[in-house]
Amino acid sequence: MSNDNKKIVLTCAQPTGKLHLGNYLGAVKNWVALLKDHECFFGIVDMHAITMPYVPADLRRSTLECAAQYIACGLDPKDCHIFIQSQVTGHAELAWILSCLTPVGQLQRMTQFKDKSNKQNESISSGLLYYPVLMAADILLYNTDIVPVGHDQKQHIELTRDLAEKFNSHYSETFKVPEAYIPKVGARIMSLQNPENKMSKSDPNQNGTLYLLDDPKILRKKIMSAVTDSGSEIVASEEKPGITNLLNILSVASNTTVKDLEKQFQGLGYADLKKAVADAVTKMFTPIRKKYNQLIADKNYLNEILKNGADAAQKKAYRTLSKVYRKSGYLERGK
Ligand code: ATP
Ligand code: LTN
Repeated sequence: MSNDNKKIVLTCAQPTGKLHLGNYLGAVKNWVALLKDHECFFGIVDMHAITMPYVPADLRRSTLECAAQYIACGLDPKDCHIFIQSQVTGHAELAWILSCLTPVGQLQRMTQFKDKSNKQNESISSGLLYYPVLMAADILLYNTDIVPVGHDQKQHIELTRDLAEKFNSHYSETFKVPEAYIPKVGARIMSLQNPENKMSKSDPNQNGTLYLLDDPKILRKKIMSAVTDSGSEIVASEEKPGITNLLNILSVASNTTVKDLEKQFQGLGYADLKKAVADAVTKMFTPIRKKYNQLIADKNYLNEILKNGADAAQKKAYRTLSKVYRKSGYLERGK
């Protein structure tokens, strides 16, 4: 199928550093599965990253590291356009036009804004409030059909749909109204140290989080010291959140159902399960880590991928933006 007939998928991630098992199984693996049958854009949104306090040198480094990690996870640049948001003209411009259609009250009611602004007691930037409008621009700029996101982003996609419809009715039919694609059984990976909470990079106990770039010895150590439950039977159940989490991880990592694993581990102990999880996770992460190390050592190649990605994104972005400018009543440039 040529790209012209394929549906457009776009998703973006903030360059927030190291990816963990939860990000990989809950998000990136699902995106990779879409590459074949869609035209895919994947943006690293460094403009969103400055809505919270940050250090420029860290942002510069983590943007490149983040790109390398996503590519290493299987976002093959041959099959998708990987770009850095600030390298494509149009995101901020479209966001401005959309902001003029967005009531401030709607932004003040967004859950993520309320959560993040509550955590930050110093002055909150208007960029943080405006964040969902920039996100809507990221999506609408590419005439996106499908936006794969986690459940937490659902409200932002609703706003995007509202804005697309508003623009279309206010001016004339311009934007496709995109659909959120939220995996139904999105593996929810829990912390190894506190299986009641999701695995997260902001968890104060980092022994519960498995990073793609962790050394295999560290991975094994973290897994072998995972918190387990009372009893000794290896079954998935609500009373056994620790064992259930380990079984879920092993199930996705080894492509085996939890039911089959329960049978396989009948009569064996918790240590046997942990060992199997450690083997499967290190096996899954080893090629990713190798690929990452190659990519990050070859900055020229990495920059070339990102330049190609930005070029492809820019073509689409210009097309949409000039249409939007025309409809908004702006005079054509140079006339
Ligand atoms: P934080 O550590 O600050 O909570 P995070 O590690 O959860 O952040 P995000 O950037 O919020 O990472 O999430 C990126 C993607 O990974 C989202 O699509 C989210 O749904 C998914 N994700 C994050 N953590 C998990 C998890 N434990 N299990 C499954 N999916 C996850
Ligand atoms: N807000 C999202 C990141 C994001 C995004 C987007 C996702 C910014 N722009 C466009 C999908 C489409 C987050 O924090 N995960």
